[in-house]
Amino acid sequence: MEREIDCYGNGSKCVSIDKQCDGVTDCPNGKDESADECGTPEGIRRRILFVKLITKLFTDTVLNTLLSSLQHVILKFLFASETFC
Ligand SMILES: [Ca+2]
Repeated sequence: MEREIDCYGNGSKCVSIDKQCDGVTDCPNGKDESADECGTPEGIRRRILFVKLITKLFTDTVLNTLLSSLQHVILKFLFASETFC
């Protein structure tokens, strides 16, 4: 079961704990991004983990693109007489 936090106020909306302190307001009252929630050591840890995740995803995408390009170049070098798209 997915862990959630209660937004309080504005009904009983809950949001995934992964959305707490991720820089995007998900609770109608902004509780998931409030200083009370995100200024704590746990909130700061969540922000750091979020930034690391985004950085890793970006890095992985760039690396995959680079490796794909290199693979194409290497194949052309090894099989110069062949035609590749
Ligand atoms: Ca959020």
